[in-house]
Amino acid sequence: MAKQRSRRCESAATVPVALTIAGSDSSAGAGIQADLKTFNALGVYGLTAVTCLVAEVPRKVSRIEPATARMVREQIEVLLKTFRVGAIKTGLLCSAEIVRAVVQTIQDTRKKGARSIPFVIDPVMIATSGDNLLERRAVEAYEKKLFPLATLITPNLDEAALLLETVINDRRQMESAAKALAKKYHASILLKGGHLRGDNAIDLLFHRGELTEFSAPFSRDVETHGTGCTYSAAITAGLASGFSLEQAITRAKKFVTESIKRRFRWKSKSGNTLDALRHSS
Ligand code: PXL
Repeated sequence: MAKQRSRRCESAATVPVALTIAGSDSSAGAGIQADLKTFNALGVYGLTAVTCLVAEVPRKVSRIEPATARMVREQIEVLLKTFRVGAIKTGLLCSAEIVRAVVQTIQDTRKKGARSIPFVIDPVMIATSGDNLLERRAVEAYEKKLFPLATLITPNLDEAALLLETVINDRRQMESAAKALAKKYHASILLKGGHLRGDNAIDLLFHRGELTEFSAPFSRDVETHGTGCTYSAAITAGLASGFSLEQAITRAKKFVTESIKRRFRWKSKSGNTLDALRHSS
C-alpha cells in the first residue's frame, strides 16, 4: 500500500509546469482563466502571476485595475524559486511598470545562470470587443525591453498592424508583416490571420528564416473571446512538455479550433447569444 502511494506521488511530480503572467477576466473566457483551463486540458500544471483585474463580460470591458508592479514581481519570483517551470507566457500586462517588472524578473533569473525558460509573448493590446486593454506607454516598453527576451511572439493582425504602423489585408501582406516583425524584434513570430475571416484561419510562423503556414477551417457566426489566450497558452503547454516550436503550434492550432467548434452557447439576460470556448483535448 505504502509502495503504491509513493509511486503515485512520483508520477504526479513528473507533470510539466507552465507559468502564465496575465490578467483576470471576470467572464472567464480569456486571460488567466483561459490559460489555466488550457494548461489543465493539455496535462500541464499551471501557475499564475496576476497582473490586473478586468471586470468584463463578452463584448464589454467595464473596468480594469492593475496590480502593483512589486506584487507582480513577487508572484513570479516565489514561483520560479520553488517550481521547475518548463515554459512561461505573458498575456495582458496592463501597464508600462508591469511590463518593466516582468522584464526585470526574467532577466534576473537568466543572470542567475538558470537554463533559459521558453518564453511566449502574446502581445495583448485590444480586446475582441475593441476595448483598449494596454496603456499606450506600455507598447514602447514591450518593443524595447520585453520582445528581445521572447522565444515566440504571437500577434494578431490588429496588433501586428499597430506595431508596424501599416495595414494587413491579405495573405501577401501577412507574409511581409511576419518577416518585418521578426526582423524588427529579432524574434520568432506567429502572425495569426483569423481576423481576415476567409474560409480558413491561416497563421504564419516566421522562425529561423523559414516561413511555415498553419491553417484550419474558419468557424463563422461564433462570438467568443479568449481564442488568442487559449492559443498561446496551448503553445506554452507544448513547450513546457518538451515539444519543438512547430509541434507545439500544430497541436495548439488543433486545440483552439476544436475548442471553438465544440463551444458552449447560452442566451444572456438581454437575449444575446453568448459563446465560450470548451477547453478539452
Ligand atoms: O482576449 C484578450 C484578453 C486578455 N486578457 C484579459 C482580457 C482579455 C480580453 O478581454 O480580459 C484579462
